[in-house]
Amino acid sequence: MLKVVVTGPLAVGKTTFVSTVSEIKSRHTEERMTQAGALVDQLDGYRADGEAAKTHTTVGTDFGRLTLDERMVLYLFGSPGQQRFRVLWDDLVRGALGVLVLVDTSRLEAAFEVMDMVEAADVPYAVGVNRFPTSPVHSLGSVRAALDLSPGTPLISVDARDRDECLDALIAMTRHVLAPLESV
Ligand SMILES: Nc1nc2c(ncn2[C@@H]2O[C@H](COP(=O)(O)OP(=O)(O)OP(=O)(O)O)[C@@H](O)[C@H]2O)c(=O)[nH]1
Ligand SMILES: [Mg+2]
Repeated sequence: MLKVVVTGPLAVGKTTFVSTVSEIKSRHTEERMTQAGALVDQLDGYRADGEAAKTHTTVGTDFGRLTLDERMVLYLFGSPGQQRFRVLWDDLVRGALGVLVLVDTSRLEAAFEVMDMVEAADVPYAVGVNRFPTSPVHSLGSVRAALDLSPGTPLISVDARDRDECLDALIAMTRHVLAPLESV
């Protein structure tokens, strides 16, 4: 079993990503976002209303499975995005082969804290940049600089609703994880 964690700040498309790529019916622990959560969940105008309103959020984990080839079956765990669920992080990342961090260019600063946690976990990772209609378009180079990624860290543009793009992101991540192992 190859465990992969999909993480990132609130509402970047983690749950969407896991359900898009999973070959089994993915499992989710979504709860309706309520007014009671408004004070702690930092949506700050973040698709909180309007047509693309965000009504649900992940409170546990998303789970899906993806067979890349007969030797490589990925078990995907999507993390919650809200800061108050950070207590789950250590358990979630334990034993992970790699991490895919999703970021949204309209709130890159929200990714810093997540990047710190990922770095601290000492698990190899790749970064996927999601495109939302309202997000400013930044070149991958400027995102790399803003997130201070090392040159070897894969950085891929990905639409979490597009299966091929999600597969490309996961393949880039697994290649990055496996490359050092293959050279020994
Ligand atoms: N345009 C666009 N919309 C997306 C993309 N990924 C997700 N969405 C939409 O963004 C909204 C939030 O997606 P979720 O998958 O719930 O995000 P999440 O990261 O799991 O959210 P939390 O669990 O609350 O942190 C949904 O309405 C998705 O349809 C993307 O790549 N592009
Ligand atoms: Mg989610």
